Amino acid sequence: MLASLPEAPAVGHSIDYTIHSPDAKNPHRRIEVHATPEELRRFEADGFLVRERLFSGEALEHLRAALDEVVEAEAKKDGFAVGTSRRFGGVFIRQLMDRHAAFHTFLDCAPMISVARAMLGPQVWIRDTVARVTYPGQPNQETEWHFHQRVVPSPLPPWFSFPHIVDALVYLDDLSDATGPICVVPGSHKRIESDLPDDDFADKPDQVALRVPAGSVVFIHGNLWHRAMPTLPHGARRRLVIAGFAPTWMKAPPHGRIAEDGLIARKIKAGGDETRELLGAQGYY
Ligand SMILES: O=C(O)CCC(=O)C(=O)O
Ligand SMILES: [Fe+2]
Repeated sequence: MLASLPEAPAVGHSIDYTIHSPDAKNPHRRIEVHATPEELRRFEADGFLVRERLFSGEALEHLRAALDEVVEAEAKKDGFAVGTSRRFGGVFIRQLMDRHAAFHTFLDCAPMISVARAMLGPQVWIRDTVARVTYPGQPNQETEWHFHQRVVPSPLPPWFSFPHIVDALVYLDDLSDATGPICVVPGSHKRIESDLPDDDFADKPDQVALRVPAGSVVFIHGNLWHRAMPTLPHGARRRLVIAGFAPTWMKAPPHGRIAEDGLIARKIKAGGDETRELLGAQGYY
């Protein structure tokens, strides 16, 4: 839906990929990357890249309204509660693209997809779309330090497939000291031999707190050490949607299964090759 596409910033450069498979659908692919080579180099080294106000106006309102609808529908179900565990406080709702078609806008979002393809390769999928909503006045509306793919062994075998993923954190509200910045440790996605314990909320000497305006996207490597600072009692509701990009051959997380005949299944059925690939239905062998 065109009205929900974000305004595209200037395209940085293009990458011509060839997929070396006689069976590949569309083996020659030109990616017009919405980032400069220098930005990608910094993203690789630091593990994060900030795009302020990628969504604005109607596009932002559309996502906000859709998320509010999804949360409202969940709130009517038995057992719904705002999570108050200090480790991961807030409401988490998985597989948003299966719950509301507004989130299918990510399937057309070149400023996000092109960055993921520039970093991960031409064949990526959005394996999950997750909401996290936190509320002022509720306890523990924060997260511990964590990273997302805790599967790296030591010693590192020569043919280990490092779990590179690009999570696009789409903030629908301003991040301030009152709503809760996101803190990241630059370069920590490469600390493969250091463990992060549970229940770690302590400041780290090299942490960077990001405060961004509503509509901004913070791209992170999924193994970047990060934590959400608390939404404080005098803050405001803070809504986040994460679009999780992975290589097409990487599995989906175990939470939030998609429905057999739901929005995603129908989109796969009706979709062309690119849509099917972005939804994980092809392009992994
Ligand atoms: O709320 C945030 O800023 C980050 C949330 C997060 O890290 C997560 O849900 O994995
Ligand atoms: Fe996270």
